[in-house]
Amino acid sequence: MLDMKINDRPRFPLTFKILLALLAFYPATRVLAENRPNIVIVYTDDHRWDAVGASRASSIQTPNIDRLAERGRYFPNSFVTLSICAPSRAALLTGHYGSANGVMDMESDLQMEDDTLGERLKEAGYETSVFGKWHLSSSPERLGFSYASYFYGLVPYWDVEFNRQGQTLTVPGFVDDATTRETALYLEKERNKEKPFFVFYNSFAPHMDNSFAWPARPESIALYPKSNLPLPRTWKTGLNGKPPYIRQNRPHQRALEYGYAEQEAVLDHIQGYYASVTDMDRAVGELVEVLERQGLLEETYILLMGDNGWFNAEHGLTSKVLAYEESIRVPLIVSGPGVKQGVSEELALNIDLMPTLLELAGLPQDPELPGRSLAPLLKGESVADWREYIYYEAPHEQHGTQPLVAVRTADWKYIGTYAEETLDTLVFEELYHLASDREEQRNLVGDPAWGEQLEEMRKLLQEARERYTKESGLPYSARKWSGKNL
Ligand SMILES: [Ca+2]
Repeated sequence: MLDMKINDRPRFPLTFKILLALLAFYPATRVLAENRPNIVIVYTDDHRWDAVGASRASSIQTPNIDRLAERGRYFPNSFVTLSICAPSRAALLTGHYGSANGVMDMESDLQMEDDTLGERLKEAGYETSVFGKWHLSSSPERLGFSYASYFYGLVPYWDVEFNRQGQTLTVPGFVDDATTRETALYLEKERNKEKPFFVFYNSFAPHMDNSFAWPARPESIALYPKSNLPLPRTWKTGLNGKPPYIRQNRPHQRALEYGYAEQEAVLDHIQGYYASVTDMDRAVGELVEVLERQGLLEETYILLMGDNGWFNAEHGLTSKVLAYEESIRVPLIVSGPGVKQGVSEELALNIDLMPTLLELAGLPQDPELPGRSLAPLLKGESVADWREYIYYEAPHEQHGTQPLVAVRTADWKYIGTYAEETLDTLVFEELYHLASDREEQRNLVGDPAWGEQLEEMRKLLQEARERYTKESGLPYSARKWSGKNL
């Protein structure tokens, strides 16, 4: 007995110490995780910058998205690093350019599966989930999402088949309403309410449906009588000064197949596109209502951004990928705790969302990330050394484009088109003074008055290429577009 007592004595303090350490550790991590703000990213599909009411740049009606802008911060000068579905999603979820993460076209596999936004937030105690459109070869689970209800790629607008946690089911109704209902089911019933959540909500509209049309609700179409819709000013003349191949290739030829030689076909498409945006806006409004009903709205960051833009016959073009404004510029609106209502004119990128969310979630910044945290801008602060230009890369031939890269400052844009995907042989240059030529109608290359500016922009492009692509170790390789998808 005595021996045992003696032997037991030193054990108590040790056990007690371990217990204390455990008590100190467990509640701390729990509190930290519980204190992290909830996060919802709404990634809208083929949603160009001027297709939100908040832009005041078109007659489009998006009352719900506008309300997010009214209670949050609107970034009118926001861009994607590559304007097409899969690469845009890969850039968002890794925080890296395609030349670093491996996805520069619709077929390539992501090289950074273990280092995604989903993985990082999951490690920090978040419950991670994805809803709606998915367009990467990696499964949601591989990218750190522990709950998923999604469909892959191109689908119809109505009665879409979802994969909910491995089970296939048809969710009736309009596709984005279905995505909202799936998200609501998760938020209200399925999630672990002890944990903060990261919801990655992906709309499908206003992407064209799988029959290359916009079958929006009749009441939404009725909001946009064709007699009230303006034709793009660059509809007939916009290919002047552009690389000659564009006229012969899909960006223009597909537009002709859609009937864009006649104004009726152009107006049909603009009407369908606008109506689809309005239908998507309604689904986003319902998502916000779900958060409100749950009492979660005030403690949740909502980041709404377009995955890429879309040409509605500007420059006689359709689709995306090319570096003109309608394609690369997208809406970005952020609301949530501490976000100061207003507008930030700074140049923002989709790769900024990763560092922004790390900061908002109270996680350490990653110096390897090429993007910038928008967090100070969200508080209404100005940042003295904010980026002065954005770099855009589309080195793989896609949807009939040739390899191209671009730099855009607040006032200027320079685009280089290349003979091959290694970007060695420059074959065409474009320089636009956006401040006086927002529609990119006058290519100033060859105008001696702008020779110095051209030289400056060439240097900027060189700097950007060295900074953003050479470090990655992934050369611009020769991968070809297989013709799949839109
Ligand atoms: Ca897209």
